[in-house]
Amino acid sequence: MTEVILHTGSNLGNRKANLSKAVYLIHELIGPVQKQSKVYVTEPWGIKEQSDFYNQALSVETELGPKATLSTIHLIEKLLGRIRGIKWQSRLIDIDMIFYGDKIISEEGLTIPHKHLHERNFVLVPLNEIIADFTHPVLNKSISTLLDECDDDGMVQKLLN
Ligand code: PH2
Ligand code: MG
Ligand code: MG
Repeated sequence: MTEVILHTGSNLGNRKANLSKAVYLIHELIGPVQKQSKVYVTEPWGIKEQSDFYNQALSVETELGPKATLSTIHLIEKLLGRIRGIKWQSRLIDIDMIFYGDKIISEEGLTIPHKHLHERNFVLVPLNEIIADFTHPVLNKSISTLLDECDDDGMVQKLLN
């Protein structure tokens, strides 16, 4: 069993429902979801002229290896209607693998830990809610330290239900 950390995002359609469906399918197809952050409303990073994202971080126990996890993520994105197109454009669902245990992987199409996580509040804030003390295996700093040191000032707010 490995703890895999996923980060989900949606900025098209019913964003809350898209994230909930992703949690359900991740639970069924990757493994039991152990921790879920709150859902955050976040300003788009990269291409600015698009709707705000809803983002969430998940901790999942899995028996799948990293590659099988990635292909299952792609399957779930497809099941939820994602059409892959331009980088950073609006999407119904995006599921990113942030950590796979403390493994370091650098292969075509699969870089773990996620390359840019430490530069982005919309990733660090939800992660900090569920794994604040986890040490980034490349940067050797905890998530809470990375968040303190991150100078991204993009808006990240808890969704009020
Ligand atoms: N995902 C991106 C690009 N920009 N911005 C926010 N706020 N949230 C995201 O999940 C996001 C983004 C590429 O996957
Ligand atoms: Mg992404
Ligand atoms: Mg992605």
